Amino acid sequence: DGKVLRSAYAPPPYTIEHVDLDFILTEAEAVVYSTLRVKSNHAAGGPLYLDGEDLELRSISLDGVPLQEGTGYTRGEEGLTVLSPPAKPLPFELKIVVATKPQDNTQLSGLYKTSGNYCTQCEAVGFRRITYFLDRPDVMSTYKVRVEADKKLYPILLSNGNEVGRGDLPAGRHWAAFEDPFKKPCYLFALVAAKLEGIESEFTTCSGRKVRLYIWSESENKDQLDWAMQSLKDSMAWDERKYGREYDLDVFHIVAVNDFNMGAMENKGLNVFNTACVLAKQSTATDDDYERVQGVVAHEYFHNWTGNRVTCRDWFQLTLKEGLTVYRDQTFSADMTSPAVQRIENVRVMRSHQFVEDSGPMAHPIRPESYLAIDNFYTLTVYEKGAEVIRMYHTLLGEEGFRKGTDLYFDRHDGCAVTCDDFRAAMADANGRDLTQFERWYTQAGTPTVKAAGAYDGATKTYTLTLSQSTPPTPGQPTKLPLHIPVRIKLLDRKGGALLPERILELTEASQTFVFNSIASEPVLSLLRGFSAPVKLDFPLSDETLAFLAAHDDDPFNRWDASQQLGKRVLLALVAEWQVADRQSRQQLELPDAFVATFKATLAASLDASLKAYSLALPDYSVLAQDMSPIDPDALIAVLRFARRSLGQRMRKELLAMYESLTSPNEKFSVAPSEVGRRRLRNVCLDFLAAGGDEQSLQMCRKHFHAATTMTDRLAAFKALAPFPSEALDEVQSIFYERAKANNEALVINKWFAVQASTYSTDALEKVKALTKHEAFDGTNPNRVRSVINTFAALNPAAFHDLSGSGYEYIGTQVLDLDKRNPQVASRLCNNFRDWKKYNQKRQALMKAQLVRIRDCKTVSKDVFEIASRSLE
Ligand code: B3K
Ligand code: ZN
Repeated sequence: DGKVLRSAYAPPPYTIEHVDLDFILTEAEAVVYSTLRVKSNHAAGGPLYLDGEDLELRSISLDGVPLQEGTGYTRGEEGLTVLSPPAKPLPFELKIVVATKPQDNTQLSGLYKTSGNYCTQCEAVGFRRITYFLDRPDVMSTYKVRVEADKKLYPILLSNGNEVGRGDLPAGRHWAAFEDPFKKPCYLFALVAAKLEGIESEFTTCSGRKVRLYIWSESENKDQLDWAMQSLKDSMAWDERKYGREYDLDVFHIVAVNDFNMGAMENKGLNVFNTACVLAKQSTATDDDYERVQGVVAHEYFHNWTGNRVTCRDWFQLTLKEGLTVYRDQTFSADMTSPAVQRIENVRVMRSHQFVEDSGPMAHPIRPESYLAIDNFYTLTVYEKGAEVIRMYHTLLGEEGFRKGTDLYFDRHDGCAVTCDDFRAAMADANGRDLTQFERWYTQAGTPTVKAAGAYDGATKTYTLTLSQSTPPTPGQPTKLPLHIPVRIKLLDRKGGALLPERILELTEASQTFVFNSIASEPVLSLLRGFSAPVKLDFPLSDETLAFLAAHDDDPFNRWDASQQLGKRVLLALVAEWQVADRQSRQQLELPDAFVATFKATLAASLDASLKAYSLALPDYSVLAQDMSPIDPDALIAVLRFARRSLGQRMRKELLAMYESLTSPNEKFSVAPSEVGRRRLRNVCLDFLAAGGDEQSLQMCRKHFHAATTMTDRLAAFKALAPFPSEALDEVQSIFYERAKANNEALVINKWFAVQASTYSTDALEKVKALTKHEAFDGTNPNRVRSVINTFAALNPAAFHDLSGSGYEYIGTQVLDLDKRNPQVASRLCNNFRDWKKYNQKRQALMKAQLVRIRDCKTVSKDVFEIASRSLE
């Protein structure tokens, strides 16, 4: 049935030692001449199967002799079999000529056109859409590439590695040739033929080699590349300092393209980026965008060692490179900005999104066991939980031990395609540690719960802590074994001082008791500091203790966490009240005074501005929904809106004062953490004030918008106004668009779409439909589609889940429609139906009907089929 199993792995029968590619690009087609030096991995030989998809085969020959269909080779839907390659130990040469139509490649996998330019995306299985090949990561080859194209239309020609030749040809054409000396799997192949402009710089590596750095984009975006360049240099220096990893080619290119399925791609020496992850300037990018650009540039750069030099044996090992590289980019960003703020942001993603994935029908271990379409497994689990697993090695082994482990990993496996077990073995061997049980993090899906119970005995001055763990069943995994969980704790006295210094407990059994002696007085437990493991806690604390921790825990993450737990408790209680109340008593809901007082105390506390902003922010919809069964979108949205409004009204004076104190006109733009924090906190204040809904606040937003010198502030004003139909909103919304249109700023227009698509109103769906008819809408551009359609489905829950089923019907139709053009984008959209069982009967039936409709569509892609069918299981 097309299912690929991890257990079915077998080494490839043949290896391709060297690849020679010649691309002849014309407006009609791309012709690819490929010469493969192939070697049998066992003496016997046997048929050689090559993957190939949507290719027009022009010719194939073996050691100079043309092969005939039927006798020399056979063809199937997904590839070609060379029937009897020579059974000898020496390599043989396969020459294959194919043609493709990049201009019709709407899947954006393989060689395709974007804004008139050629580019490629080969991970995971796109190279087979360029030529016939053993398209699997454990086949590693050296590459020589020649590209030929019209010189005027495509002045810039690029491929992996170093340029080794270039010249002009008749009829206005030109060519360039490249050599990549490092063996690589074909998923890291890249080619660009384009009209682009760039910026150039240089980096001197720790051993004194000079590397030329280039970042390319369409000419109108050239003024938005400096931040990415700075981020690249910072990443290169950081990887040398932190991991001893030096860059290995003479040149490194980043190319920004408009049409891209994901964020970016780490092709060897030639990273291709979604413009959304590389462009940044003050007037178009928010502080969050700056942070994302920095993180993604670093992420792709770090892949040069964790992914490219050492790659994955098979796609089940994806977290080997992704979990590790996300961990590396997270710690890089922490070093560049603020570790505490970074940690909060990372954990927010885990809790709001990964925990949800891990508790639904698509739950899978970070190393999955099977797939139909591997592109469906570029998930939060593989990436973010994968990074948490890497972080736990660090927590268990310490900074030095972790470094010893990565050193050994690179020593042992440079140039190889390896497994997660190889990584774990390197960590264990370098430290003389037994990490056998740790493997369960790779085999078990689901979020474990750690339950804690502490007791203090004043007579003996001992504190006894019992920790127990359990992991709920997930599809295909009814029972779970205990995991090896590092639990970072500290015992605090009533002033926040230490009764027991921070330490790491290793929870390995279902239940374990730890006893601490000489504890002078009854302590407050600071548990799971820094979120030392990707688990949920079952540790009920009184409101007073939470308020104490929110004010006094010296772990900034835990302080924030306490504020969120308090908020969650209050909001969920209100949700319960709202659900049983009639229309009139709903008007009389009230926020508990204690909660308002805590909010006020946080606002007044002396605390880093970003941390304060995150502590003031209410827990989000997704976090609250996880504690509700069935999820009631109407109640959640109503209560969140009510709570924000009440805080805006009751804290008006304090919020205004804080807002004013953070206003510093004529400041020079900077993304230093202090400035980012200032804007973040000021905009949180603005948002609460606007939520109050009075005319004065709306005018304040309008003023904020007009005075803004950054996209951060402009967008914040627009978002704050968005729920309130008003003249101020009309004005801001139209200026926002006109300005972006005049400046041709596609990414800003995406923001404009997204704010509207995520805003609830009774006619939200009609508005979204109208947006797809807007002059700037483009159903072939993934960023634009996501900004309208995915945003509606994922970030406008009250409208998407409307009881009429109209939101579901609409998204179901969009999934099927998109699927015809781009299965990868469609399958992400289909995920919005995944958690249908968490809703009430009526919604379940409606969502299920859409899933059935999608699954049973005769022309559905395997990407979308996999999501729909697994969701229904
Ligand atoms: N490795 C790429 C992902 C490509 C996914 C294709 N479906 C991005 C990254 O993680 O760096
Ligand atoms: Zn990656």
